[in-house]
Amino acid sequence: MKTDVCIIGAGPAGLLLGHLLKAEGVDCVVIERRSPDYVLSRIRAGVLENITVDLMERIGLDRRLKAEGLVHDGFNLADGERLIRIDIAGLTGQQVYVYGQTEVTRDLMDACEERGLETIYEVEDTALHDIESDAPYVTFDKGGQQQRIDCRIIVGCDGFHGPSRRAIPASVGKEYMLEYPFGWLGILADVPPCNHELIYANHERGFALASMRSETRSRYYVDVPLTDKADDWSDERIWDELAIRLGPDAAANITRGPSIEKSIAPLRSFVFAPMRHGSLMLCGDSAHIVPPTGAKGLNLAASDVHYAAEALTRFFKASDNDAISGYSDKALSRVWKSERFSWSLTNLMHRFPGGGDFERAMQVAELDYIANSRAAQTSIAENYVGLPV
Ligand code: RFL
Ligand code: PHB
Repeated sequence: MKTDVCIIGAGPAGLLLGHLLKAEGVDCVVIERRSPDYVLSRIRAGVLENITVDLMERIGLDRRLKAEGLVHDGFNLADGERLIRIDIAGLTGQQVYVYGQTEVTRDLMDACEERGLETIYEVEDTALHDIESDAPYVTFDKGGQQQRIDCRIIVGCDGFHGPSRRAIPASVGKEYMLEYPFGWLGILADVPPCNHELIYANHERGFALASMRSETRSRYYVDVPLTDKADDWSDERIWDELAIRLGPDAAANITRGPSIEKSIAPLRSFVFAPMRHGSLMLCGDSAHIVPPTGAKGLNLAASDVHYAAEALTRFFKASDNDAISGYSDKALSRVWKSERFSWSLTNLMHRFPGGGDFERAMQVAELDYIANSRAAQTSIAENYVGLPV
C-alpha cells in the first residue's frame, strides 16, 4: 500500500489528524493496534479547550459536541475551608466544553467511512523503517499477514507506550521525566454531578476532583498511593472519601450510585524532544504526558495535531520543506507551557508523601494569594482555557 502520510494510532490525535489531512486533500492511512470498541472503552479526559473544539468545528464534526457538551464559565479550587471560583469567562472571555474524550473519538470514528479516511484496526507488530530517509515505511501484521505501507511521512500518534518515539535513536532524543508518588482513582457513575462546575480540592486527606460528563453522569477522582489497587476501593469507600475531601457543601449534594468504571492512573510529567526526526513526526501522548490536573492531555494532543496538519499541508500542497522542520520547535513551545501549568496545579492541589510543614505553608499561601488576586486568577484562567496556538 502507498500513501503520503501513514498515521500510527487511532486515538483522538491520530483520527483528528487524519480528518484534517483528508479535508486538505492530503492522502493518509491510519493504523490502530486495538479494536474500535476497545478504543471507545477507555475513559479519559473530559474538558475541551477552544483549540480542540475549533478543530472539530473545522472538520464539521462539532454537531454533537455543541448539542450535548456542557459549556462551563468557571471552575473551583477548594482549600478545605472555601471554594475559590476561577471565573474563566469573566477573566478571559472564553469558556471550556465538558465533553468526554470517548465522545470526541466516537464522533471522529463514525465519520471515517463517509469521509473516506482509511483506518485499519487490530494491527500487530507495528514497526517503523527508514525514518531517516525520504521513503520511510511501516510494517504490521493484520489477520496473520504481514503488510507494508510506503509513505513520505510517518506521524506517530500511538500514545506513551507506542513504537514511534522509540524508533528515534537515543543519541538524537532527550527524555524529561517526573513521576509523582500517587495515582488518581477515577470513578464514573450515572448520577447527577454534585456541583454545576468542576471542583479541585486539596484536603488534608488528599486530593479530590468532582467532574462530570453530562447532567446525569458524574466523574470523580481521589488521589491514592501507587500501591493501591482499584479493587481495594469499594464504591462506598470512594463516596465516603469524596464526601470528606470535597468539603461539606459539595458533600451535601453528592448523589451516590454504583460505579460503571473504576480505574487507577499513575501521574507523570514527560516530554520527549525533538518531536520530529527525519520523516517521523510525533503528536500527543507519544511525545509528552501531563498529570491530569488541569485537563491538558487531550488538548495538547489537539494543538500538536493543529501544527502537524498545517506543516503537512504546506509540505504536500506547497512543497514547503521548512514547515516540517519547524514543527518540533513550534509544538514544544506550547507543550512546555502546558507541562508547567499541569505540574504547578498538581503541586498546589496534592499532599505529597513526606511533604513537610514548609511545603504545606507554601500551598496555603498560594491558595490565599489566588483567592485574593485577580492577576493570579487570570493567569490560572488563561492557562485553563488554553494558551494561543
Ligand atoms: P492515545 O489516546 O493513547 O491514543 C494512542 C493510540 O495509539 C494506539 N497504539 C498503536 N496503534 C498501532 N500500533 C501500535 N503499536 C500502537 N501502540 C499504541 C493505541 O491503541 C491508541 O488507540 O493518545 P493520543 O491520541 O495522543 O491522545 C492523548 C490523550 O488520550 C491523553 O492525553 C489523555 O487521555 C490523557 N489522560 C487524561 N487527560 C486529561 O486531560 N484528563 C483525564 O482525565 C485524563 N485521564 C489520561 C487519563 C490518560 C490515561 N492513560 C494514557 C493511561 C487516564 C488514563 C488512564
Ligand atoms: C475528567 O472529567 O475526567 C477530568 C476533568 C478535569 C481534569 C481531569 C479529568 O483536570
